[in-house]
Amino acid sequence: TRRAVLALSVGVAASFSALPSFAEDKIVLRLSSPMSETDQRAIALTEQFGPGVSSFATFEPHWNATLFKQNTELEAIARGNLEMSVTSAQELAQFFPEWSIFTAGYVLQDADHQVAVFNDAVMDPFKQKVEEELGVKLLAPMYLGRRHVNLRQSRDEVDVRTPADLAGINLRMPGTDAWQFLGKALGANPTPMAFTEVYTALQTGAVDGQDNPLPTVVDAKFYEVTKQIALTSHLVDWNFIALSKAVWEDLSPEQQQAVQSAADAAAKAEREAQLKKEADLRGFLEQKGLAIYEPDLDSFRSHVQKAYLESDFANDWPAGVLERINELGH
Ligand code: KDO
Repeated sequence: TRRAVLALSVGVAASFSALPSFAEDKIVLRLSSPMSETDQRAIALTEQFGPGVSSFATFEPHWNATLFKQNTELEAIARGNLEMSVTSAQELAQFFPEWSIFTAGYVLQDADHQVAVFNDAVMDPFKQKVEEELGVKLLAPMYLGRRHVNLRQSRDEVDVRTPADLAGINLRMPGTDAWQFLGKALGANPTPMAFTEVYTALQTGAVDGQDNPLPTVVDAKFYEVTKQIALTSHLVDWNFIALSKAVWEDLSPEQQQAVQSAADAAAKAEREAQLKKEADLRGFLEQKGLAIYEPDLDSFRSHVQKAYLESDFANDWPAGVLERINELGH
């Protein structure tokens, strides 16, 4: 079964890499993520979160999925094998189908909208269920950015105006159902693959493209192995700083407050830095020779929104939530 397979892979990864640390008497907060150490989220966690909890905890990040594979972290936290991760709505939707509302294309509008939704009462039952049933506390939302379609083909070969232009394009999407659906809704042929494998897959032509925000395209050097970016903005993507609920409950109220403040500070610093990067990087990527252009956004938006509303996903969205999310936008 899937659980048994996961248990095996989690067990193996943990026994090789997760050496317990007994240094001083501090709690060790190990975080595992596929992001690199130069990702703005990693920088903010290292510079803001770690120091913010250092009087009682040692923050020990493991980047590039060196401790746990992408998408096995939540299970690891739930089992007590890991303390922290930076998770996504797509990962959470595997356990709680209603979370797919936060994975749907063209719903969240920008970084401020994400913060407003995260802090609104509409999100409380979502977070509460994750705490109670998975044992994971979501501390703060991080801004990943606007995901765009990034292809190996030159614009002469593939000119992306509408979803029909993506027909037959093998688009790497991260490995969960919610991501595959988004790839399909865009008109492409989605292929699941872990983030750490994407560069090589683009280089060898195993896939035609991938979707990520501009800062990720630069950080992961996907520009070296691709020729164009169609600015579809199909998902204003977010992640969540996730902490083991069991670890949280062992903290004193003062320590809990310090953890929450440190997470808030990291998320805020990261959001500002990532927004700036996103605005600045178009020129850099053009200098690297990529064609960067806007497709017919109305055509993408209506195609994607229709796909979601007609899908089974929408049946799991609690009544009124989409309306409330829209109200919180502009
Ligand atoms: C990716 O795999 O494309 C993705 O962007 C998905 C995100 O949810 C997040 O996991 C991210 O990768 C990683 O943090 C690596 O940047």
